[in-house]
Amino acid sequence: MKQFYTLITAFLLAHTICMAQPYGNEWIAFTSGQPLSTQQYFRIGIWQEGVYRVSYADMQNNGVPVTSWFSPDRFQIYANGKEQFIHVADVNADNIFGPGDYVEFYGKGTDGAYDRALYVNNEDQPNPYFSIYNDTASYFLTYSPFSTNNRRMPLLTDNNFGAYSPETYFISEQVKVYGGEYNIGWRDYNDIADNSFSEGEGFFIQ
Ligand SMILES: [Ca+2]
Repeated sequence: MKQFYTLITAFLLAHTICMAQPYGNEWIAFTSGQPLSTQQYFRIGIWQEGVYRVSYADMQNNGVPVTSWFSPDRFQIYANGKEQFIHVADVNADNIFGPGDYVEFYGKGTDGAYDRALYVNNEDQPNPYFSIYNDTASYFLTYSPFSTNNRRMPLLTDNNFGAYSPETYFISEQVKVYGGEYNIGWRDYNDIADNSFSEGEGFFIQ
């Protein structure tokens, strides 16, 4: 009987641990009790850092149902599981997302953050700035049926720069990322590579 209780305890513990594991898709608004979301997410591939504008026409031309996505407050963009701060321009201020209106956001491509966990020793990752698999990050545009209180960039209209005292210096960091060649990491005496991600494996050569 003791063994039985031990088994039950072990099972419950394993179940609890499994339940506690995040899947990484918690940011998706799933319909309660359903495997799919009824909310639509449109993927925007970003590989270069910059500020991006997606217009009403862009959305319309790419199958986004903008005629039913009429409330500017409900637009959202997610990246890496987090809602991004965006600017939704309602150009004619009619509180309807229509022709001429647009969404702007800051985006950048991938880096090596997700690859780090692949290495036997995480600190062996040679290039944290360059992904092994993909240079294109996914930004997801969506329209929330639940929330009008979404993340927005604060708009600043202050241009009275003469009122500010200049700083005496600033610190700037510049990173030159090399990703021209792939180094396969450790090899044995037959020149065969270790099949796990080992020290020095990755893109980092010019
Ligand atoms: Ca409008």
